[in-house]
Amino acid sequence: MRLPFLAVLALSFTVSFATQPANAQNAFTPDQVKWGPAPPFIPAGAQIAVLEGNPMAESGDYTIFLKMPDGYKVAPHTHPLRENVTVISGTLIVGMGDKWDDSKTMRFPAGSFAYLDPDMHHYAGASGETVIQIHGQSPVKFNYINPADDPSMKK
Ligand SMILES: [Cu+2]
Repeated sequence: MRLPFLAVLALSFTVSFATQPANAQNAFTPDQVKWGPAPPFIPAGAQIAVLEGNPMAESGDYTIFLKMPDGYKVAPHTHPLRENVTVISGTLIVGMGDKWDDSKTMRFPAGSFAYLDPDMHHYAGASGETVIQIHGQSPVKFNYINPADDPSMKK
């Protein structure tokens, strides 16, 4: 009785793994995370790793890591879709509003989580090298409150 059940189980595992796209890695140990330069719409100096999906696609889920150097700052902005943020290491600094104000920031150490909805005007930075995970629905967009803050508009 036992053997046929296990055989069926093994077969169904084989089938479900076979349906994964060959190039889509679904699990990562820290040394397998591939870092690359951050996109032009956030300040230079950060690195991103795409773990799942494509944050630039027109739809679908995505998960990324964002690694920021100490003192990194992203000016006040909003996103068209909810942004879910988990702090992996370091300390994320976040404030709400249209102007950066150190006295209104909160510090989020590793293990913290927050989500930011489209109506939430916010700014963020790093104290010490900081890695955050962001997941949500594509496409990712940064709408800067002050358009002059958009790094992709500079030069
Ligand atoms: Cu944001």
